[in-house]
This record gives sequence, structure tokens and C-alpha cells, in this order.
Amino acid sequence: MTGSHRRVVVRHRRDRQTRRVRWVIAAVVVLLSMGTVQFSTSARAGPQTSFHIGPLTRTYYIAADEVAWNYAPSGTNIITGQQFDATAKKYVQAGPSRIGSIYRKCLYRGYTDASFTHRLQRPADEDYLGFLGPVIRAQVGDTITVTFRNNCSFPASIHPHGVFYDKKNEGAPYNDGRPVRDKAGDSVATRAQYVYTWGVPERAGPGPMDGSSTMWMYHSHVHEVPDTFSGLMGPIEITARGKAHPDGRPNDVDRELFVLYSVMDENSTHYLEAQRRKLAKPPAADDADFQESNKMHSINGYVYGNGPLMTMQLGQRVRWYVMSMGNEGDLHTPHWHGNTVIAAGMRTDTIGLLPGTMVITDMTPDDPGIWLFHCHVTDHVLAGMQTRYQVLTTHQAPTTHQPGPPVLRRNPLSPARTSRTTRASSLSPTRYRPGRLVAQVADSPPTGGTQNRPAPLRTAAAGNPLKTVET
Ligand SMILES: [Cu+2]
Repeated sequence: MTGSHRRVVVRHRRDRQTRRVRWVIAAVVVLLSMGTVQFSTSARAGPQTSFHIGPLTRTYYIAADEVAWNYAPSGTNIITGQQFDATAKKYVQAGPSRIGSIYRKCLYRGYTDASFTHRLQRPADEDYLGFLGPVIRAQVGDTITVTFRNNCSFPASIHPHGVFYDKKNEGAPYNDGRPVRDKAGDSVATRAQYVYTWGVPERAGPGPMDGSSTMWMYHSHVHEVPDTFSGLMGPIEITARGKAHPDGRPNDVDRELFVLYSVMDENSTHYLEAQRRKLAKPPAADDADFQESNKMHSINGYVYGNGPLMTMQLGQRVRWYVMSMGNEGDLHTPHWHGNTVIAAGMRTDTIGLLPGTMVITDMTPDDPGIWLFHCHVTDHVLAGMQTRYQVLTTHQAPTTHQPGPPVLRRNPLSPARTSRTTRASSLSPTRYRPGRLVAQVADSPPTGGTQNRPAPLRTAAAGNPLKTVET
């Protein structure tokens, strides 16, 4: 090797060393700056979020279980406080050629661990969730894992909206050029288990116009139509970074309610045909009246107010997460009586929902009592898409709704009630004092009375206990 060659080799070695040193310095700078960002995020959080929860892996165990689901367990129309009328009976009354209100369904249910031997007990204040799957909660920055077990008789999956997933964790089979070995999560066979892992980046969390949390849904997507009509649906809630309680709920909200408006088309489930054939006098599968009788206009899987009463306290910061699923008939307009909400920064008491959409609203209830919460589409009203919520004053215990509200036994046109109704409705805007009105309403729920115009809902509704509430 000549002298000049040696000098070149030495210079090359020096260059390599310099480059290595530069890389190390760059890496150290990047790591340090990441640390600073991390630190400043926690420092900015302030006292309210001093328990800032770092990125967590939130683990859920969810099975798809077959159950017999009753859309009307009380056997009465809780909204009118009366027996089912002819219109309602079309949907809820069983007979030789009618299924009635109990259908075979496949539902997501929470378990304590991967052995799937112990079901997670749903807290009493989440009973209203009805046939929805457990609420999956996370904070931006977290990772969600769901161990899914399919106990149903058909292949099922969990397809999440909004969160970050790769192709193995999408839960939806379609032609995407992947090899078969990558499709395990797309379709989980009966009695099989699969672990889904989803990221929760910023784009899965609240946007600039959102509050502290946002909503997504999850549902089975092997055969999306019969899977979802069979019942496999649930909510996901993602809270902004630094704004979550340890369990993932937003720390600036006191009460959360998740609600699904859906005309559950039982004709399109995995189970209908078997149920039809078991009837004493099975109608033809394409019998139009039979098919209509199987369209359950439900809220969280209940019709005519049969779900557990949704409750909240006066003045609480209440967040409603409302979603819809279904077909072209699932154009819903959920409407709250008694209180107003903020949706997308605007004040309203009615929102619009299309199939597969989710809307979040915030309510600070100032008007106690039991209030109607129903779809405003007229034929949906008649078919039972109505429920109620209760705003409690702090000392009140929640009202149980079964076997039926007290108004069932009252004459709605009694003179005493007439005078009370007249008094309440004669309050002029300037005299309106929420506190006073509350006392009257809480004392004795307003019922019927001279305010009753011809009932808009159904002929038997002359004594509809909610008529005066509505005025
Ligand atoms: Cu509707």
C-alpha cells in the first residue's frame, strides 16, 4: 500500500467515526427533546389532571354470546302507562304466526379474563345499555387489546371504528390482497378466540370542535348485515390526552349515556329462519305483515320505554353518545323532552342520525322529572322507538319503572289533575322559576288533563301521561 493510499484509508476511517459520533449526538438530542415534550405535557396538565395517566394498555375480554332477548320485558307500554294497543301488539305480541318480543340474539358481553368463565357485572347505572356491548374506553396515547371469544353459532369479529388498526386487527374480510394467514381477525370461528390490538393516536381522539371525548362504535363485520342485526354492536369512547379518569372517562363529565337508535330488522338476522319454523303456524317467510312484525323499533334493544330508566342528577354535566345502525329506514331524530343539549356547538333538543353515524351532545339538566326521549319520525314513534330519562334532584332515589308508572291506575281526566295541569301551564315566562316548577313536577308527575288535544300518537293515548309534559 503506498503512502497516499494509507492517508486516504485513514481519512475514510475518520469520516466514518465522525459520522457515527454525529448520529449518536443526533439520537441523544432527539431522545432529550422527547423527554422534554413528555415532561412539559405533564407539567401543563395542572392540578386537575395531576394524576396524569401515561399511555396504558387497556385490556378487555369480550365474548359474543347467544341469548334470548326480550324487547319488552315489562309486557306493557311504559310510555303510555297502559297495555299495548293494537299498533304495538303487531310488534310485541307472540302468537301462532308471530314471534312477539323475544328473539334469539348474539350479543357482546364483558368477562373478567381470557378463561371467559366469569361475566363482568354491569354496574346498575349502566343497565340502560341493554343489548349493547360493554363500553370500551381509552385515552389518546393508549393501546386497546380485546380478547374476543365467539360463542355464537356463526363466525363473528370485532371491527372498530376510529382507532388505529392494521390489517390483522380490522375484523372485516374483503379483498385487500392479503395472504390468508393475515386474516385471522377478520372472521373468528365458533368457540375460537382472537386478540385484537388497536392504537389510539390523536386522530382517534377528539377533534378541534369536540369536547373532551369522542365516540366510535364497534361491531361484527364478517357478514355485516346479519351480524349487526343479530345484535353484535357496542360503543367505544376515546378521551383526550390528559383529560381522563383512570378508567378512561373524561374528567369534566359527571354522567355518560350511550344510546343506539335502530330498527332492528329481525328478518335479517342469523336466527330468524329457525325461529320462524318453530312457530305453531309458521307464516310464509316473505309474508309482509310477518316481516313488519319483526322490525323492532328499539332504543338499546327496548321498545315502548321498556329499558331501565336512564338517570342523572340535576345540574350534572351529562354527555350523551348517540348512534344509529341499520338500513334506509334508520333515519332517526332523537328528541329530548324537558332539557336541551349542545351538539356541534349548537343548542338543540333534537338531533339527526343516519345509519352508522354517531353524535355526541352535552346536557346540563335544569329541569327535574321523568322526560320522554324518543325518535321524532312518526311511524317510529308508533312502533315503539321511545324511552324516558329521569333528572333527579340530589336527594331523590331513581324511580323504578316496573311493573308500571303510577299513572296506570289514575283517571287522567280527574278534576284535581286538571287544576294542577292548568296551574303549571299558566306560568308566564317572566314568572318561570325552575325551582318552583320542579317542586310541583316532583310531587306528582303531571298527567292528562284539559291540555289533552286529540292524541297524536295513538287513539288509546287520551291519557298519555306525557301529554302535559310535552306542552
Ligand atoms: Cu327513528
